[in-house]
Amino acid sequence: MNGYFDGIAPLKFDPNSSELAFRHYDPDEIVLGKRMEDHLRFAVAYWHSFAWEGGDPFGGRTFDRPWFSDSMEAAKAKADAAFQLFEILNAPYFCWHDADIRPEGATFAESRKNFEAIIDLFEEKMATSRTKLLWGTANMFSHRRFMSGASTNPDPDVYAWSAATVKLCLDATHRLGGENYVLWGGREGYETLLNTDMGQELDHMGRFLSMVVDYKHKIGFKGQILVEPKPQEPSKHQYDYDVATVYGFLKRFGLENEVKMNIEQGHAILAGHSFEHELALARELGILGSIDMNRNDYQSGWDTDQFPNNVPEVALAYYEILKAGGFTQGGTNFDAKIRRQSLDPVDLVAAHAGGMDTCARGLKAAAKMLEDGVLEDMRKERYSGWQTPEAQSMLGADLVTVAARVEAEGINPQPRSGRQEILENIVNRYV
Ligand code: XUL
Ligand code: CO
Repeated sequence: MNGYFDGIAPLKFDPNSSELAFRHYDPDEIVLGKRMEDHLRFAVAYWHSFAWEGGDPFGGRTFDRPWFSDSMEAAKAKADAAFQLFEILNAPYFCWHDADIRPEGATFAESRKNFEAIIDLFEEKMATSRTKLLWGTANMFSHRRFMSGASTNPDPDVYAWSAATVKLCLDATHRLGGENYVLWGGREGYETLLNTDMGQELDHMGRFLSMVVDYKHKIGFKGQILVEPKPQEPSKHQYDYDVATVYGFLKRFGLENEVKMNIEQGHAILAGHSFEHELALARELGILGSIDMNRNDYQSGWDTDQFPNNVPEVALAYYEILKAGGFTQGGTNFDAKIRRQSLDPVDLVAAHAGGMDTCARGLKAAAKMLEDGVLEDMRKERYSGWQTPEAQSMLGADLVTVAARVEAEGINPQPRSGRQEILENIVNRYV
């Protein structure tokens, strides 16, 4: 059988190679006592790498993949190509939506049969491949039935359809030994408040997520349930806006110990945050689960999903992840696509190789910053006043007691430098 990537040899770690190779990503290199591969836990995203056709708002398909048709035969050819790429990249993980891997049928039952046949094929391929499933998810945003949302759709039939879809995808994720299950609420939001009952939609979304968590326990799925925040696009406003918003939502429905976050670089930027902000907040709230690694174009203002190549940004992201103790079941999923002019198989391979190298450089820089401890020492020093017994006792005292200290002890605060430029200069030594 001819493979789509024939002629491209499996990539090796070779810092001096003039060929396609990893120059920084050495899976076996030990970083902070752990293999680099086990830190980064890279995953290839099925949708961008195999289902995306190269369209943009002004034009359609530019890619010419042999599996671009709506048949089971094409879906199998796509799976063959996917597993060939996983092997070339030595990828430890991959991720999928139901709609990426199977053709849509005329009925739910037909789609389910198509899906299950591909899951059978995955199971067969995974028996001899080293590539495991990082997460599965349901695409409940592309088909027109989901145009007004999935669990938040005003039509109860769509709520039922969405439940059937998530059940199917969670069952398959469990069967393939997936380590997480992701819910990204692409159209869980609104286009106009004029036709939207926000209170009812939020209640339905909370109920839906609670059902998913209950079902996870019922089938004994040990993976993490992850919500992926994004502020807008495709919906004008999405309910899963950012980490802070989702945390409030989880608290309201009593799910904060059941659900964690899958945080995406580009979504953080769209929400007006930095990636490291979202990661640090999730860590502090105890809900950091996994990441979607990509980068956004800073000019175009939409979700461009490019492969990462900015080492300083990636280093600050992994710094926050390492501070959280690193990934347990989560990983680094390349929710990233090549540009529409990048037509060839080699472009797909090079994009992943470059992304993996960028992450490796970021991880190594982050580990060194943490190991040297200069940043953490300076941070600690900034808060050192809180170590005195007088300061600590204020945290258990009432307002009158704390207020009385000021005049009784002649307190008169003296401002101190925040040392931002010095800290930024220190980061620059590592990246
Ligand atoms: C969309 C996005 C999705 C989720 C999975 O912006 O990031 O691909 O990662 O549905
Ligand atoms: Co994503």
